[in-house]
Amino acid sequence: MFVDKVKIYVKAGNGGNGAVSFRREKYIPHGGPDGGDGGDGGNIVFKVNPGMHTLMDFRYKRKFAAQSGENGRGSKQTGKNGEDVVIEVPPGTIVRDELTGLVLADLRYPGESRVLARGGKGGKGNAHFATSTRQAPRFAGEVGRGQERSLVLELKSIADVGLIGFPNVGKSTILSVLTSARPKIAGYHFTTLKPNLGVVEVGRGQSFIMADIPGIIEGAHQGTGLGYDFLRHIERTRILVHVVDVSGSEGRDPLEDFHVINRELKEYSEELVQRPQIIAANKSDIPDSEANIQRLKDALEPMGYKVFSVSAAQNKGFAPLLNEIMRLLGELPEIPSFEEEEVDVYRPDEAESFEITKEDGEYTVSGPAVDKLLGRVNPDDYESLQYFQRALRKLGIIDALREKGVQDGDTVHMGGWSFDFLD
Ligand SMILES: Nc1nc2c(ncn2[C@@H]2O[C@H](COP(=O)(O)OP(=O)(O)OP(=O)(O)O)[C@@H](O)[C@H]2O)c(=O)[nH]1
Ligand SMILES: [Mg+2]
Repeated sequence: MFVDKVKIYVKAGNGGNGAVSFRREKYIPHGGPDGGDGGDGGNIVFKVNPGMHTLMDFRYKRKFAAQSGENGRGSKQTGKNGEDVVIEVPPGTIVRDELTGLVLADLRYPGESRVLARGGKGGKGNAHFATSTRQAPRFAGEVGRGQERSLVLELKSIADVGLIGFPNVGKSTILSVLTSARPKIAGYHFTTLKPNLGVVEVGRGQSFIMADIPGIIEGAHQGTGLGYDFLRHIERTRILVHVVDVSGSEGRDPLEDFHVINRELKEYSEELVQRPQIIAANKSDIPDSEANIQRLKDALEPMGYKVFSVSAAQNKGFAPLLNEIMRLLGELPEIPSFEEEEVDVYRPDEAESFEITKEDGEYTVSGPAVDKLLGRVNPDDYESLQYFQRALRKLGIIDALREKGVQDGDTVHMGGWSFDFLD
């Protein structure tokens, strides 16, 4: 099965905890704080591997998590950073944030890479918190959480020219005579089930990439045939070569076919139907196709289309078609790329959410912000509690409690602790 759209989940590593530690030396009873910093969490990095052509591998592995940073240790030893996880994708992969639908990355070129979930910063060890009035800090700094998010990966192959048309008109045969690609060719509908790419060498070092996609039929936009999902592969081409069968061998009218396909294209995208189209009138080797070729020319040339009579079976008539393609490619702008909409991917607020509930006059605060905070506070230590209170204020928890109507003396529960509220 050809996989060209998948949803995956990524989680960057959390920062390691800063250490709470004091120097121990002979004859010195109270050494100064020497807790080292935690290491940073590993990032989730995407990288283009030109050897990949589908998103198939992601059918089996959809979750990726990077290592956390190591905890800091005594003697001011910093923990090691977590290792990055590198996710390889084929060229032409677009990564969207599932939540917002925004394009985070358009990965096109071999070796191109992007960090799409950033690891959390390691916590500072207690060595950082000593001041002249606080010589023995019994707490460590805040630990950053690794970013986590659901991503949608979409493969939109990048080709200069896309071959479109009804099934069985000879699209794959054309790709096979013009390039070294060897797509399956057969005399029935929907032989091609996945897009194929090939390089057309035009001589003097000039070349372009051509893509062949499964046949489109009437009603494709409602899912008839193979549907029109495959059109995303030619969305980023610069020219469409519209292949029609002029032999009338299937009892269809090539001119009618031409209009049907364009109606389907339009259903998919107003923009795609505007793309320059060149008509390849194929199977011209079959007797009595002359009349159909003339009809196509009479109807379409006044509309601005160029019609080329070709035979893929006999490899005839392609030189003028290729010349026209080269001429157009020289004039047309580069393949449109997706604008990446989010440059800074780190959203600390995601990790700092909390919720307040009230029951029987008592308040409960819960959520990642609370878990994170309580994880590094020592309830038996006065300074640590002061730090805790400042953090509650900074996170907006005090204000939120007030908004909910909390009064001095009310009971507040937080991650297994209970205390009386006193502002
Ligand atoms: N006589 C003749 N037959 C052709 C020509 N081009 C293709 N064919 C035949 O037409 C049939 C369909 O060719 P394909 O290249 O598989 O057609 P396709 O458009 O890729 O079809 P799908 O993948 O099903 O959409 C095959 O039997 C080919 O041999 C041609 O120029 N002349
Ligand atoms: Mg085909």
